[in-house]
Amino acid sequence: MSRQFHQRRTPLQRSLGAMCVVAGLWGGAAAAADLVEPVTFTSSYGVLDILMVAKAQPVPGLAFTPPGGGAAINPTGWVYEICKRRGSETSCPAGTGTVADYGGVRLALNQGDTLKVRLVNKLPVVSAAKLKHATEPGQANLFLNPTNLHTHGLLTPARAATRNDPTFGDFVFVSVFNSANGIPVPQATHQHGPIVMDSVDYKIPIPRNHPTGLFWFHPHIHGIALNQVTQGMAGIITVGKAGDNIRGDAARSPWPEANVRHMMLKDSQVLAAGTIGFDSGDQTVVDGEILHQQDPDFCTQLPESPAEDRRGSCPGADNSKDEEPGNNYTGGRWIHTVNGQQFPTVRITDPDGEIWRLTNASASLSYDLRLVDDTTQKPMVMQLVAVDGVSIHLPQDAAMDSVVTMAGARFKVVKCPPVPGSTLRSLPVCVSELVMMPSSRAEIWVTYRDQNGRVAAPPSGATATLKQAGLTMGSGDMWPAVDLASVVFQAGGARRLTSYALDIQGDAFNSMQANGIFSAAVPDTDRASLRADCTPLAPGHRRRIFFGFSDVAVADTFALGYEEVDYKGEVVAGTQRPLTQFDPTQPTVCLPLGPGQTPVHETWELVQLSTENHNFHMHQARFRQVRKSAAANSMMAERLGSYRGAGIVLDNVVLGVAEPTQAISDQVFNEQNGVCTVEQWRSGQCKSEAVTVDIPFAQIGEFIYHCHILEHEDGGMMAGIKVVPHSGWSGGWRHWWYTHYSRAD
Ligand SMILES: [Cu+2]
Repeated sequence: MSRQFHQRRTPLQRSLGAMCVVAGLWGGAAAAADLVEPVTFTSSYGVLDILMVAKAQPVPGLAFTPPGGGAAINPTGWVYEICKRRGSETSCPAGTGTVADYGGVRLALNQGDTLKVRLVNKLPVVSAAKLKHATEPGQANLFLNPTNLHTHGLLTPARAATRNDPTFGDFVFVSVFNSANGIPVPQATHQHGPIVMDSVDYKIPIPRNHPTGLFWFHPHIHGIALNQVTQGMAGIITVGKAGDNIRGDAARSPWPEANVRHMMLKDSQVLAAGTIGFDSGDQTVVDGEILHQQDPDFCTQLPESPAEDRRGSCPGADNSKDEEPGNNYTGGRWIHTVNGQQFPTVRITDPDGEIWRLTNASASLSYDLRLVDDTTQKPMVMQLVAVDGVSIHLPQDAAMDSVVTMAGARFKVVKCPPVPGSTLRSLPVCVSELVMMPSSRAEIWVTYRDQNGRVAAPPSGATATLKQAGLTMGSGDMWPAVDLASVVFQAGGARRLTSYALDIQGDAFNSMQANGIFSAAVPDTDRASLRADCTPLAPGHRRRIFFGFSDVAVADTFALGYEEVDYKGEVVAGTQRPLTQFDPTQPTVCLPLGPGQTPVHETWELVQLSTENHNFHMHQARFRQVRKSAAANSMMAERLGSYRGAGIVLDNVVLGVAEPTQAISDQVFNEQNGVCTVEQWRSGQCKSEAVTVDIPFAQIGEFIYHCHILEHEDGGMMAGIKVVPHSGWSGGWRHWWYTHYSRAD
């Protein structure tokens, strides 16, 4: 939500992407159920073939007793019912092979596998009054509740169905409608692509050189993605094994799978019966209804009193008497779960600790996570293993400020305690705080450590609390503080690891090598149906993307702008596209692969015009944050000393906030809803340093880039991109240039 901009805020902590962190005040462990791993569906003989039925059903894990007692409130959410597919059925049989957890499942794949999914839509109709975008161009069918599937972070083609192959790849423009809800009406503009009734089949290949890692799936229908995710529709995908890149200690190499935990963070805002008021047009709700448009003001950011229980949830607030009146959520609760459980207990029983694989599967909420020692009340030190699913790779001589930049300023990086007798080949990265915007993943090694951060045997009764400390997104949303899980260190026996840090030699490096996915020829381009009708970005040029509003005078007109910049930094005439809300029929960017169908590296500048944070995400790609001075289109834009590794490859990155100068009056800036215009940025009236990324494009198809705060994405902060096969010699001099120079660095 972009709140009315009232005052200039002081520049916020740079190290955390200009987000402001608040501290939680309560704590302590309480008896709760042990955290359960998500149910896993594993591929066999190279295939995982599943049926996924999207449907409404009660979610016992979100139930709670209203304040003052009375009958429990039992929410109904939307979940994926999943089972292995046997034939052409469209529903899963009752029994143990079928899972329909709000907490989500894990699809366990390996490199070279194919994920086959039949997605069936059995979702209910949604009253148009509860949808924010039902009256926008092309959105008249939204109330029918169409859905689809996106495999976030997988490097796989964004392929549409053809006459010869009716299955789709990871293609977000297809919509599957539930015919029981009615028949969609053709749209005159902004038509979203193919319409399929009742079920759609996906065939998603995992390339043989795909990085090992942690990915996830969720629906991606523009205008209703937020609703479907916050109602519960998401799960995780793993490729390979978490320990594939943890080496260097013979005692525990490879890292045992039993010491790996998957933790999916999901939240829903559950309402108690009544009229919730202003923001929602005096909407009347029933007990257990989940709020469709997540409201960051559902709870106060911090508890009103120290006695307020925020273990796994926070109480609904009454915002009806505020200066700008909001909804009254009294009696409701905002439930924050781990794998669908409210404040579970995590028991660490192995003296060598565990790898935690965290996914922020929230629609719009950003986390600031800390593991706080219950005795000292200090955040514990953890070792960073992977970012956005892919293991990091840092040489011993990597500079700490480079590490912070490369990680997208998402972590509070602290000095790792010295490792006695170290024979590590990599630089261990220690963190005490993790900022996770929607869709981001982080993997950490958690083991008991003393006050100085040194690995130690836990004293009897040692506990900690995994806390969401609360986070303010510049002038935008204020996410509440909530305790997520209790951690009990019960390790008995002696350590087997001989080292006090893990040696991470990650796929962030391997993916950039000659046979890696960002260098080797892209397979199957000859079979692509896409016409190769676009030209490559000229040598030395960059693309610049603006994040702001299509009309700053109108609140929440979330949009992206575009221009091409030449090697001198000047705008290339004719390339500019004003800030525009998403139109699926008008892709902004088109580029061909390189000669020999090889990946193409481009440099993109991401320019923030808003005073609230955004989170850039590119489908079918990963990218590295590079220095602004980096040579455009260079393979290794940032050098770390003599080292040419990739360091950290992200699939989403935090954009800091724009800062208006005194040249713009408060009144004018309020009228602009706290968002700068491109002209104000160009003239220096608004300060905003671009985030520069090097993006290797290694997948063909039609896909998108967008802000992963789904409120903003549904609101229009998204654009289309097309990557097509290289068309041989027709590129002329450009082809010659690419062949001779583009890899010269
Ligand atoms: Cu955003």
